[in-house]
Amino acid sequence: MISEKMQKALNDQIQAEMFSSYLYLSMSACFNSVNMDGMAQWMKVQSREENGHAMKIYSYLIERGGKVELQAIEKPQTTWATPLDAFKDAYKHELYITGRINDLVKLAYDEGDIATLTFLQWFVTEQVEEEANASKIVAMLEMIGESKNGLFMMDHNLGKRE
Ligand code: OFO
Repeated sequence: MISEKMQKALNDQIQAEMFSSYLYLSMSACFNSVNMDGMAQWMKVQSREENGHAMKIYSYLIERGGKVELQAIEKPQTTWATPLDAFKDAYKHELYITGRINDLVKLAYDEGDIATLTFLQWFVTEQVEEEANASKIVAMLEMIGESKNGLFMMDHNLGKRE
């Protein structure tokens, strides 16, 4: 059985992951609106992954005899001036999520909740990848600068994500 405090924290994380999914879908729609369909595809896949993160916690809570309580999801930003701005925000958001995961790990540790501690290891590893992916794209976009050719190539490459 999971503690009330841990249950509340995991429910809050489901909301945060759902918001991540919503935010990236909003970025995807923004990219589509300016015909950057490759970047839109990348963000759509990312949005789906975030939904998967939320569902992983959802299933875990149920498995531990906890109660899932879904919460309202805030409206995300809808426009970004440039692809660089959007990916910078995505990177910033991932840093925020990493902080949240670390807090969950600390809570599980303090509570001596070994099962949740073990469960959260997957998220710790995942965040390393999520941060690396976003920051690499930011670095590449910074390198490309105003180059239309560079942006075109980048859009094409990011569109290969499945
Ligand atoms: Fe982007 O890792 Fe979940 O939120």
